[in-house]
Amino acid sequence: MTDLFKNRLKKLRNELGIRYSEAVLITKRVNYMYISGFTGTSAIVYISENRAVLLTDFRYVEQATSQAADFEIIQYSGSAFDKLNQLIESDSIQTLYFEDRDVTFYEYDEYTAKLKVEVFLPLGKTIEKLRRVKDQWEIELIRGAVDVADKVFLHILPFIKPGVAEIELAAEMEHHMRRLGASGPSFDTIVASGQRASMPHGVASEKKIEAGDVITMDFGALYKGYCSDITRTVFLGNPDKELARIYKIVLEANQKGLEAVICGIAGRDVDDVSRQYIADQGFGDNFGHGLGHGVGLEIHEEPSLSMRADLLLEDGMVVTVEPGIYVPGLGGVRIEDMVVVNGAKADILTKASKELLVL
Ligand SMILES: [Mn+2]
Repeated sequence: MTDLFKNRLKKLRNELGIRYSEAVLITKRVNYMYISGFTGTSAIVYISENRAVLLTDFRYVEQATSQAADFEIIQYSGSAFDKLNQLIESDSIQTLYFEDRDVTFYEYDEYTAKLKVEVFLPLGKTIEKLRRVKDQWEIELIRGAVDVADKVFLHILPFIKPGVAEIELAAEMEHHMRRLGASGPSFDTIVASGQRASMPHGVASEKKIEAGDVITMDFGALYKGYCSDITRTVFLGNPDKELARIYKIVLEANQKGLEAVICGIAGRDVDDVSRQYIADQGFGDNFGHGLGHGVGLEIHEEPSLSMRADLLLEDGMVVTVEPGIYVPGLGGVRIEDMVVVNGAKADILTKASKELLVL
């Protein structure tokens, strides 16, 4: 384990070319989790050429000492600026990288007023880039998160009955995730039934499920820090003929997309495979979002599979493939799987059935 974090630290230093008099401050939670292993909600990670320090407050010292074994732990109370300035002075730091994509304008003002360095440089997406390709350890955790989601899907099916509200289904799904070891959902559970299924992100409402409804459930678990993301669409009672036809088209688009996920392809070229198929079936205007996105410590991260995504897929990247067709006034269908890029044939993590299911 400790080799894992030593390696990440080394990669970060190399990526930035950290030299004498330069240091990095990491404040975005998922980024300091990735670099240090510490999962608590309050920390600043300081990395210079020779030191790796995690600053936290009284509440987290014990946890940080055990989780971030490769880091010096420094406790602060109130503000961390005094402790940071001590580090900056003892390392003769002149240039400080900071998380420009995470730090607020207010915090940046404080940094420039209180930290004794001459130059602030944006860290940009340096750590996000390192996080794109998952190592074996991460893939196992993501598998665990997907396994929870697969089990939640099987668990919820018998609860889907006329008169049950979407929010009751969502509550049962999220409760079951926790029973299975998840710390919670990885995003607000989507249960969109009947005509509401035409809203791609229809978060569960008080609407009651009715016979004849199409029901789209898009959900995921946060498991040991990692996210899963899966969508399944089912029918209560005999499906509307048009929706049944749409279901087959979306399923085919999902399968074609999964087959297109190969090492070396650009995200937009994967997107194009499913998008073109849907357009050829006459529903081009009804698929208005990207085909997929990276998943890891965050529910949406790089790489993206969309019309503008030129990043090439690499082995070990984890992405979703989630085509959908949405018809206002009728409903919608989306089918989403998670896969690991693995040479010419992606490793499909999601196991839940995609057969058209009539409850
Ligand atoms: Mn998704």
